[in-house]
Amino acid sequence: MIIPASELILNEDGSIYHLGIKPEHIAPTIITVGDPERVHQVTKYFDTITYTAQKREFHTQTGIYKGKKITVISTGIGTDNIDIVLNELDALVNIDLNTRTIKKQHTSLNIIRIGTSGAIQEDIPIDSFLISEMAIGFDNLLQFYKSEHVTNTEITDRLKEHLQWGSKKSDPYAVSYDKSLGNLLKNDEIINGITITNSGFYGPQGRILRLPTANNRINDLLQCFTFKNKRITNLEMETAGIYGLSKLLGHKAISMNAILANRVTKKFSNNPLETVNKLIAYTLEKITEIR
Ligand code: R1P
Repeated sequence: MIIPASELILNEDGSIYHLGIKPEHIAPTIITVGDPERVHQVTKYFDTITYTAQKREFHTQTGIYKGKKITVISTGIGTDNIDIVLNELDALVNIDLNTRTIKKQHTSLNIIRIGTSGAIQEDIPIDSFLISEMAIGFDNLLQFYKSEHVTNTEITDRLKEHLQWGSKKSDPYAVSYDKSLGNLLKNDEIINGITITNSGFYGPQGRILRLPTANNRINDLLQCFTFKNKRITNLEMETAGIYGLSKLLGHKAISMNAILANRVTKKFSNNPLETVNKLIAYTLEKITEIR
């Protein structure tokens, strides 16, 4: 089947619509970051940078770190952007852009998010690192795809009951990380957790500036929820979308979180840049081992 020009949009130079890059510009191992400025923060460790592009919030650099070819791309904030980034990265490797047909041979990417996040458990220290073993999306993205086969409804059914979810919001969805990437990136000091991905930074994450929230106990309720002896650990805005679309598209994904805030103690990191730097250095070192 030929994918029409309105569905798979290419720029005049043949690059993919939003990212503005071509298949030859990306590596099979891809680091995603939210902030376009954080791309340099990662690639400053590289031995060489072979490619750079910037379109909208999507800043891409590909280069070599200790012999491994890696692409770093900024997604901007939120799973609406993740929908674009994941679908376009996948199209670059799994669709022949010339014939507009799906390639017979599937290519699986390694997708590693290096992001920031806030903890909702008092004992999770600021400046610690956390791997999202599972992410629960409150953001709606996966509900637009046929996705029942990749989601864990046991946990979300329990959570909906616990939160008295109501009918106004779309169903949350839960997706796990890729175990092989988990085994590679875990260590004894890194916390393993369940991450909530939300559709906003303020009200949806229980932050009150001037507007009252629909449920001002949401973080307390999330904090005391347990499922098979596991608890919800942190909040951010991309991981569930990355996990969901990666599973659906046949890619491996993991989300590495630098915990910058603790929402219980109300504290924020004194040196967020340094904490993120350390997480970047750790992650880069580990992913050189990806085969
Ligand atoms: C909010 O400040 C942003 O920071 C977190 C959230 O997921 C959201 O994107 O991640 P990044 O630091 O990777 O952007």
